[in-house]
Amino acid sequence: LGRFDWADPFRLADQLTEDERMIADSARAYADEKLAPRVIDAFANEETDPEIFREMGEMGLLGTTIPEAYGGLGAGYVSYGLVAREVERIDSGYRSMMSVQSSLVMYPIYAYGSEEQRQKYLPKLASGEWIGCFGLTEPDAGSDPGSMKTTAKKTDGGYVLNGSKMWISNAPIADVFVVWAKSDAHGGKIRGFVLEKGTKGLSAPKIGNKLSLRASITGEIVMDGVEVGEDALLPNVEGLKGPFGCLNRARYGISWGAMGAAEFCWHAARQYGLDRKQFGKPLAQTQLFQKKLADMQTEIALGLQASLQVGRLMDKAEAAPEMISIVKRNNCGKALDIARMSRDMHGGNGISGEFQVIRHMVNLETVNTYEGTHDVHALILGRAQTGLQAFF
Ligand code: TGC
Ligand code: FAD
Repeated sequence: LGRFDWADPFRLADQLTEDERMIADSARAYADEKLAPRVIDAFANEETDPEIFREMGEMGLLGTTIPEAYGGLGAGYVSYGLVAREVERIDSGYRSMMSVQSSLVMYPIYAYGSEEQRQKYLPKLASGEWIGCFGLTEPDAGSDPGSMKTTAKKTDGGYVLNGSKMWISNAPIADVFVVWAKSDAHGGKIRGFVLEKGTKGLSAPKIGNKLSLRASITGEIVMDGVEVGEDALLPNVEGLKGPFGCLNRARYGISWGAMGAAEFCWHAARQYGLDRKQFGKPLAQTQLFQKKLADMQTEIALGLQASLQVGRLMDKAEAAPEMISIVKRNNCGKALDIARMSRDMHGGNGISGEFQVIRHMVNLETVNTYEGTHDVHALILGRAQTGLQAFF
């Protein structure tokens, strides 16, 4: 008979390489030592400490998959996913900061940028000296980014950008802005541009009063006649496949991250059920409580296993975007269910800051929405199996 570890039912740990286990262990140690002590105040006060980027950079947690020559770790996508899981076990906002920097800023500069752009930006983004953000969403273009209004008009020496982006993670503290705009010089096709803080006409006001993801700062990007040189254009990609190529990676990371947040909520519910007695016995000794724990364990075990398989295929460059839609959609949806369930299992204490499950619950509302909502991923999967377009 095989051994059974309730916390790792399918022995995920045994399926990792030595290097992957080491990266996960060091991410976990960092998250426990440096992120966990900060998160309660950061969330309560809606404060983001930019120093976290420097610390993550030092730990090698930024640009995990970017080659070492550019300051990255040169590791694979399974390692990247394991880092996301450990960071999001503490808070989805911290994982957001990490995944925007790695997948949505460093990746496009690496994959679509010139050699000069790679050398200029990647080492400083990898070390956390510079903070990056990614502007795709607009006030009137969320699920449908193809309808964006931001434009880039050709000038003699470069481009002038006009438009605004909405709900942009890291924007108010960003040094480097990867933004997507319709370019008249390229037949109105979507092109990527790298803008720098301090450029005239560029501002990034904070969006305040968020009741979710409060430890991660979010803002707008306002571009009011921002003039840039030809060297700001990402030369090697055109069309929506540019931003989507980045989103594939970030969505995959989120599928692991959401499971980390779910694991926190599951373990918290189990411990609470063991500690709390009602009707003369531990809550964990009731059938309903055990059924809920079994459901949590099952969904998390299946979700992690699915993300591992997608990660293995990504490392072989064989993953299809639809596979990523399955794990992003399902893992976020299940994590949100698990967080809500755990909140309920804590009774009145479930709404208290002492147990922190409600923080994960409200964070996961955002995680279920950004990078393609739960329903948008259903439409992607519906289209892939019927051949019928149901977006419009
Ligand atoms: P569609 O006709 O499907 O495709 C247009 C072009 O894009 C290509 N493409 C992809 N390429 C690579 N990977 C993918 N996943 C791709 N999906 C599409 C496609 O091949 C086509 O290329 P081409 O060469 O033929 O032009 O486009 P559509 O306009 O019908 O798209 C519909 C839909 C719903 C699939 C898409 O727009 C969508 O996914 N919407 C969701 C938007 C979204 O995810 N936004 C995310 C914003 S960033 C963010 O939330 C960051 S939060 C991060 C954090 O804080 O952690
Ligand atoms: P909408 O697209 O207006 O959707 C509203 C509802 O309608 C949803 O339930 C959706 O599923 C549904 N819906 C939409 N279309 C259809 C359809 N065809 N059929 C059926 N139902 C549909 N964006 C960035 O570019 N960069 C970032 O860094 C970033 N960070 C974010 C951080 C936070 C905290 C948040 C909240 C968002 C962030 N986003 C970012 C934006 C995010 O990607 C969008 O919010 C998301 O894509 C949804 O767009 P929307 O909010 O405009 O909703």
